Amino acid sequence: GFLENVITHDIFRKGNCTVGFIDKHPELFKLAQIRDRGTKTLLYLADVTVNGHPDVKVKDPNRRFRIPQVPAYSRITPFPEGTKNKLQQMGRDDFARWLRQEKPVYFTDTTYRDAHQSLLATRVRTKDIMAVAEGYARNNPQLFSMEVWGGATFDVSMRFLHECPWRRLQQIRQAMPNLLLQMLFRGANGVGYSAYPENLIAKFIEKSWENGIDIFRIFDSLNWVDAMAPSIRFVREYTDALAQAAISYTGDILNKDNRKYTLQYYVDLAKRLEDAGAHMLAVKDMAGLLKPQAASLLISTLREAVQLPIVLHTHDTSSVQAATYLKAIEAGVNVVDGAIASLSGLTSQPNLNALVAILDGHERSRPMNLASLNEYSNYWEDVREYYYPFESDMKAGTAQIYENEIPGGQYSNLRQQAESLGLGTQLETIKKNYAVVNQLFGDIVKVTPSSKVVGDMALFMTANGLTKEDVLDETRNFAFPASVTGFFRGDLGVPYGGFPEKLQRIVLKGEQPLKGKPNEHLPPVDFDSDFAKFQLKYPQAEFLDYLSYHMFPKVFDEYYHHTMIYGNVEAIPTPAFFYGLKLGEEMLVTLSKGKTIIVKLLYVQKADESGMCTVVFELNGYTRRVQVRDHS
Ligand code: BTN
Ligand code: 3PY
Ligand code: ZN
Repeated sequence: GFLENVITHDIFRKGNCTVGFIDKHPELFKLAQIRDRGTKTLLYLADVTVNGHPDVKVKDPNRRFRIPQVPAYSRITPFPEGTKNKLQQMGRDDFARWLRQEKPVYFTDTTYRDAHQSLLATRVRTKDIMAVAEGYARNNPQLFSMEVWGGATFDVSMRFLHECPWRRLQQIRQAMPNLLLQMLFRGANGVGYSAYPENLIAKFIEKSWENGIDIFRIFDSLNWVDAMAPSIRFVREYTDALAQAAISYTGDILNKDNRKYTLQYYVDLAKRLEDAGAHMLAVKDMAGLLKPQAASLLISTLREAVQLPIVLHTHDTSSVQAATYLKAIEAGVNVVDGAIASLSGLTSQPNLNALVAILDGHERSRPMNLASLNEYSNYWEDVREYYYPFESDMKAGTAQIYENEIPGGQYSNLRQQAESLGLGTQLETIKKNYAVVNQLFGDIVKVTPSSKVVGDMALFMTANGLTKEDVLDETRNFAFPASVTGFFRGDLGVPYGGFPEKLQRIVLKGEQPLKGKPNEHLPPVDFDSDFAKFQLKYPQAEFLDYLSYHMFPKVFDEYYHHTMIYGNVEAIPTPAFFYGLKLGEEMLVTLSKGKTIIVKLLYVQKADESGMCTVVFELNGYTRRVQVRDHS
């Protein structure tokens, strides 16, 4: 019907509008805002419909989507108690001790973070998560935790989805009050790709906790304990959350030729992380290199070396990592990471549903509601279709992973990256060069961001047809990628065993490397004066946005301006978000609680001589026209 707003209000029109008017009639301003947000949404839809989505490189016009079925749940009964309640009742130290001695093995569900990061280039939108989050928490309170935030999701949600990452966290927190929520935190690199000032890391941890994080999985891309220790300390000092320190696993402890990443190397790391104050220890097998027999040895040895509960994370790139979990479970691991069936496997985590099924009858089995997990898998199977442009073309597991050691999250991205550089046909060479670069760099731990450096160098060598010998030829003068120069300068710290000196000299061309921790040289952020400056530039933004800005200044700037033009695009259903509307197609958009608009695409006019194109919609039954530039 007709929306009354300020301009049409009687008092306003008669000129009797005094200062008190706004206070007495806030609803009128709200309505004006809703209408305005409706226009912004139409503008977005018009733009995507006319010009396509910049992130969707190949659109299949014939694709039809099934309607994902949200499994039923009771909204009114109290939430069944879960691990979050337990943490609140026990406090974190007792909770960690309790977990360590628990007989059953627990599961962390990575569906909302690592699974789609590793299968769909991190593109899963908040809306598709929120449709099932509450029901999932109510129906599956036996889970240990949900990994929902951090890693690449922070960057991608702003950069590609134009969403506020903090708002995603807040909504998930509200929907899942009974379960522990977990994030992946890159230590001194925060949720970014290089080191940040220490007081910014501290503030970020504090605010992440305030907004819902219960477990911080903290790692460093070179397994550098000194770089992880401050984050562990900040979790202890500024939050009531659990600091889960993660060792990134590389190489093969059972390989006789391996002199670097030995069992002793991991044991030493574990002890130092325990001493640094970690509440839990994770083995983070980001490339899926931990073989079953190695898991037996590693987990049982770590159980003896430290008193902490132990978590195992892997990627199923080889397709045999469920066997590794089984061995780890028999060696006493407390928690393993899995993903809902339809978003599991290959570069993602092993299949949670199947793990639950195969453990049935095992002495360490923790009963779960498998029928419910399978319903949620069906939901995600249909939702996954929305994201078809971001699928990798990997069809089966590969044993090549033991040679190239590419992390799951990077593996699935490499093809897209290669294609965007015109190297799409050279993927095999890129993967081979990845291993060559690893050896050139002295055999380093490869996980964000060190993995990105190795990847950049592999792409560089492939694009220029370079061999190992070419790179080490001191008479050549290459313009190495910026990330490679930064790496050898010490921007990410110093790898275990140091830098290979000759290559460091070649890359740095006389520049001196940094000494000490990478963020030691960065001046602290002056929150008071700097935030005031930020607000002058971004008047609609708040403190959490300011933290986003600090992690990714340019990405935040674009995100902010996108929001100013198109409003909050989070509410737009995913098919319309990526593919626009078809003629006659109708859609509901819930702009805020109880404020739903009905949008129908009526007509798209041809662009006029100035390149502008009129798109005609019906919005809540009224015809609305918006103009967008046709970029074709
Ligand atoms: C609008 O109504 O469309 C404008 C709202 C602006 C919100 C700003 S954009 C960046 C920042 N992140 C948020 O979640 N809110 C602010
Ligand atoms: C990340 O840092 O995003 C990772 O997933 C590393 O494995
Ligand atoms: Zn992972």
